[in-house]
Amino acid sequence: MAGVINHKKLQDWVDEIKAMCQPDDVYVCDGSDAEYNGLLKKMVDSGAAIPLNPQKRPGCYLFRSHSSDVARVENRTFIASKSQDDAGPTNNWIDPVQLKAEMTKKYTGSMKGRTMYVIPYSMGPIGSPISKIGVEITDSPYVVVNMRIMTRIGTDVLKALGADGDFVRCLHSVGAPLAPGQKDVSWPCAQSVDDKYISHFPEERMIWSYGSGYGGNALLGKKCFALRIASVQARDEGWLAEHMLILKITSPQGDSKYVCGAFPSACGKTNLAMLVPTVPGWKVETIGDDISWMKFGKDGRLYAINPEAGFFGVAPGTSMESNGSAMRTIVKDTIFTNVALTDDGDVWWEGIGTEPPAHLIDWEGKDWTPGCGRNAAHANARFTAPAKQCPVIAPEWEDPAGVPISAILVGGRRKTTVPLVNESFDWGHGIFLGSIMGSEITAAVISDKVGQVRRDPFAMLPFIGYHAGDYLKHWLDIGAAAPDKTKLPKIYYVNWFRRSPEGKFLWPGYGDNSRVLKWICERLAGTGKANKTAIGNVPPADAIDLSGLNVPKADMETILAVDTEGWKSEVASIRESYKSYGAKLPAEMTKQLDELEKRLG
Ligand code: O2Y
Ligand code: MN
Repeated sequence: MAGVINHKKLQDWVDEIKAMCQPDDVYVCDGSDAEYNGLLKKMVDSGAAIPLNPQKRPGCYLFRSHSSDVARVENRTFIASKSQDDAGPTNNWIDPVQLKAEMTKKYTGSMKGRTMYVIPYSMGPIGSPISKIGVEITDSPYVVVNMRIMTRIGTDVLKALGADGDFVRCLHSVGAPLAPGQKDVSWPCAQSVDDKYISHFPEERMIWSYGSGYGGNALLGKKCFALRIASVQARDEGWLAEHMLILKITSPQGDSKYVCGAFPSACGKTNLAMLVPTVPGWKVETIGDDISWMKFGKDGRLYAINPEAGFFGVAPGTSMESNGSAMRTIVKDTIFTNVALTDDGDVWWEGIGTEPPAHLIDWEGKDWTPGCGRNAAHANARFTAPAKQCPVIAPEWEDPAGVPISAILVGGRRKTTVPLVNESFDWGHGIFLGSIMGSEITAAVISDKVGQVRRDPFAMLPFIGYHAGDYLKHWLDIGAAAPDKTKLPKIYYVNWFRRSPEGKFLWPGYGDNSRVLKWICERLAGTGKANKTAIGNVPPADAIDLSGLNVPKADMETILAVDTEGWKSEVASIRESYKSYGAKLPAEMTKQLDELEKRLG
């Protein structure tokens, strides 16, 4: 049974979009199993989806995108605030009136020959005081089935919305209308990148996406709503919408702490969220792997929810060794996109931990044999899997009250200078550390800046829906507004990626990162040892539990040393990067930088 709209504003908006996009039919999603299975059957019948072998991956499907539609398109992502200054220097800004006019031309008739799906969805558990509702209108059934995994959709959301509740309007079209009798392709989308638009209208709490069917461009609850629009709502309403994992760590004595972590891509965020500790007796459970919404609770602590209901994880590199919990999550009822297909109807990707079979069908649908010179899976191939299937999901992951956060990790991939872990002195210093985090630019991106640091404040650079300077100010304002400053989470700058001059990793990472988490828990409890240094509170080598681990003492000393000369160069590089914020860089950040420089001597 399709959903029934009893909300005038929503019905008016659906009618308006229907008139513009001119679909053949309109369908309001109820979120049922029958609806999900029916859509998948239709896509299998049309050739858009391939069912995997039910003996190997029950309830799983493979999709292959168009080769031009494989990732988020940052250069076609727009923040169309009324004033350019509100978008700031890190966003692509277009005047909203001009952008709407341009996109209205694209949307006019764009759904001809297709069904227009209306997806009411909740970011966060339905009814939580931290959750928010969105409605995505899309002409992509692939988006519907993915949104059903990644968010809570359907009739229950319409009920929660009531007759006049607020919702974020999210419009999506693949931009490929069908002429009468025209046969559809398996992955419709606009072929030219200049025909793709991922547009945000922050003042109207509205998203217009056109031309792409892939991931963050099309599943509008994720980056578009939960980060870009929600960051604006959070600024206006006094909370935080962050690009952070949320994990629960429990000591052998049964003491649990909740930790958020902000990391740019390729730092193993999903792996950390599902880490298997190597320190005996410690346990890590997952609350979320990508996004955290945080609000002060009545007790003055910051409470976080994971607004998502699934994982949209990168497949290549995911193995039983790197992330056994993710591998166990995706054994059933999972959608795979752009991975390779084995001859017996299973999936395979580079870094899955098994030898490549003698023959595969690659992500482009071509025959593939080992040594053919191409990757079998696309580097950004994904799995979409329900979070509830994760074997280490914390029982309270859907608690509407959220979980109280004790620590926030920030970090990036740095070969030198930045130690394994560094505790901030206080909130302002922690925000300074969040503002300077980032990764060295690798050869994976074609750039003349290889080796330089791309600073990515709180891993939010592509996701802040407003001016990056105001974003840092908002973090400071949250600290100032804290009902009890002693209850604010402590901020830690971590770096799992230090290398020797020969290029060898000095820290094993993965499950051994639990040793750093253990030290953080000890610091929170007031028992962990630390040296007060110029850059923050850094543990002496013997404060990290290395039992059963063979890291040479000299390596530990290197990765925990404060490299004064390295940090002096860092100060110069930070000062340069701060210029890009212009006048809106909070004075507190320059003060922190000046003080760091002074402490370095
Ligand atoms: O390529 C995409 O569309 C996905 S990007 C993504 C997916 C899951 C979690 N994080 C990200 C990201 O870019 O941070
Ligand atoms: Mn992410």
